[in-house]
Amino acid sequence: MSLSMFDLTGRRALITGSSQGIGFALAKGLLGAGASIVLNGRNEDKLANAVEELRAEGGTVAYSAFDVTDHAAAAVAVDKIEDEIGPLDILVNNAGMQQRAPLEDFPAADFDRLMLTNLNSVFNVGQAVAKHMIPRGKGKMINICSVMTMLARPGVAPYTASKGAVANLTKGMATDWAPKGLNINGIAPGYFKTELTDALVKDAEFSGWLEKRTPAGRWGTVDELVGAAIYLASDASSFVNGHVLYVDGGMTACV
Ligand code: GCO
Repeated sequence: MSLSMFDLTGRRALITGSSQGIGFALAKGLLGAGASIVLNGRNEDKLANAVEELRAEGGTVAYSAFDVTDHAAAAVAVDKIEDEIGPLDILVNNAGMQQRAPLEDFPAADFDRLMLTNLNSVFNVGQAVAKHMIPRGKGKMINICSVMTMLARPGVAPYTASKGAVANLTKGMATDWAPKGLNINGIAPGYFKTELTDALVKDAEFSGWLEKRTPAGRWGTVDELVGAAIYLASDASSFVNGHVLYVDGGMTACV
C-alpha cells in the first residue's frame, strides 16, 4: 500500500519553536501522521498549554524547553530527550524570528540576535541531533527556509540573509550526513497567516499587494504546510537530500 510510506507511526519528532505558528501546526500534522512529538520553545507556560492542546488530539506529546541559540544548552537538552524520552527520528528546525527595518537603521545587536535565532539554531540543534542519528544510520531533518531564501523585499534584509543561509546549510548538512544515512531537506513557506506575519495580514495595502503577487491569489494557511512536512519526514522521501521544497502559492515561480 503506497500510503504506508507516509506513515510516521513509531517515529519521534522534535520541532523547535513549536508552541505556536508554523511549528505548532507542523507538530500537530506530524502527530496526526502517527509520530510522537517533542515540542520546544523557551516559555514553559506556552509549551505546557501547547502540549495539552495536542494531547487532546490523542497521541504522545512532551516538551523540552531550551534556547536554540545556545549551542551548549541545545546539546544538553537533546541528550536529555534521547535519554529520558527516547531516540529522535525526525528534527524540524523551525525556530525563527522576524524583525523589519531599513537596513541602514538596523541595530547590529538585533542583526546578531536574528542570525543566532534563524541560522545558528539550525546548526546548534542539527549537530546535537545528528550526533545521535549518525550511529543509528538514519534520521530525517527538515529546516524551515522561506521565500526569502530566494527573494528579498524592502525592510527584511537580515531575515533574507538568514533564510538564504539556512537553505545552503541544508545542502551542507545533506552533503556531510547523507553518506551516514540521514535525509536533510528544507521547506520554504510563502506567506502564511501566523503570529509572525500578523502585522502584515492586518495591513490592507500589503495584503492587497501579496494577493496580486501570489499566483494562488491569497495567503496560505499553516495546515497547507503539513503535507510537505509529512513527506520529508517519512520514508516517501528516502532518496531526497538537500532539497528545498517551496510551498508558496506559486510566488517564486513568477515575477
Ligand atoms: C515579511 C514576512 C516574510 C514571511 C515569510 C515568507 O516580512 O516579508 O515576515 O518574511 O514571514 O518568511 O516566507
